[in-house]
Amino acid sequence: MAKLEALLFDVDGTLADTERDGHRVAFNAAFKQAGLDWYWSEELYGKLLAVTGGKERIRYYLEKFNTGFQHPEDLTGFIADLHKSKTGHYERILNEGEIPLRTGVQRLLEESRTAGMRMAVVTTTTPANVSALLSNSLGADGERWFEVIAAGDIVPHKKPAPDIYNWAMEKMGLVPEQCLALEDSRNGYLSARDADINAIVITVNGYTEEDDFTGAPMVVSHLGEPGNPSQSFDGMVCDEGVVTLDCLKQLHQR
Ligand code: XBP
Ligand code: MG
Repeated sequence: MAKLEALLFDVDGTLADTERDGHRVAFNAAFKQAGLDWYWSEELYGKLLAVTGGKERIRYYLEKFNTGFQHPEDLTGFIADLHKSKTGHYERILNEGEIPLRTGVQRLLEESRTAGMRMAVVTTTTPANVSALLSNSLGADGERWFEVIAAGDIVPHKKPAPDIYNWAMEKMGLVPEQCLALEDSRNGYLSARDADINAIVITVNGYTEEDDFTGAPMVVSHLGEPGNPSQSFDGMVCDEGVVTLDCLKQLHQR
C-alpha cells in the first residue's frame, strides 16, 4: 500500500461556501453592470451548478433557462467579457471578507502543513478566485501553502472529467494511490474518482447535500472542530467527529 503523500483540495464548496453568496452574487452583479435583466436566484443557481465553470454555466443558462435571449454575433466573446466582469466582482466580495473558510479547514491545513504533507488545489474556478480566497483567509502567503494550483481553463474538460486531477498529479509526480482528495459535490467526486483516486472525503453543503455520493469512503457535514463535531452521512467516521490528518491517513490505508 502506497503512503499518503498529498492532499488535493477542491475550492468552491470545500474550502469555503463560495457559491451562493460569492459566485452567484458576482454573476448577478456582472449581469446588472452589463445592462442585462438576468437574475440568478438561489434556487436557479442550484440547477445551474450542474455545469462547472462560470463561462460554461452562462452558456448552459442561455441554452436551458433563457432561450429567448437574442444572441450577439460573437457569443463566445460576449460570455468571456461577462465572465471577466464577474471575476472582478467575485474578487471584490472576497476582499471585503465576506466568505470565511468552512469549519475545520484552517485547522486541517495548518496541521498538514506543519506535518510536511504535500498539498495542492484542484479546481475548475478561475486562478484569480483562488488567489483571492487564499490570501484573504490564510494571509498574503496563503497560495504558497500549496505546491500546485490546478485551476480554471488549463485543461479543456472541467469536472466531472478527471483531467484536472490528472494534471495536478502529473505536475507533482504522484500516482493516484499516493493522494487523497477533498470535495463537496458529485461533479467533484466523479472527477477525483475517475482519476483513480480512492481516498476521497466529501464535505457536503446546502447545494450538494442531495447529491449522489455512492461509493465515496467518507461523507460528512464538514471537517469538524474540537467541540463542533461533524455529522457523518456515510462511510468512515473520525474520532469525535473531527477530520484530522491522522484520520485521513487511516482512510487512505483502507
Ligand atoms: C466550482 C465551479 C466554478 C465556480 C465559478 O468548481 O464550478 O465554476 O462556480 O468559477 P470547484 P468561475 O468546486 O471544482 O472549485 O466563474 O471562475 O469559472
Ligand atoms: Mg466544489
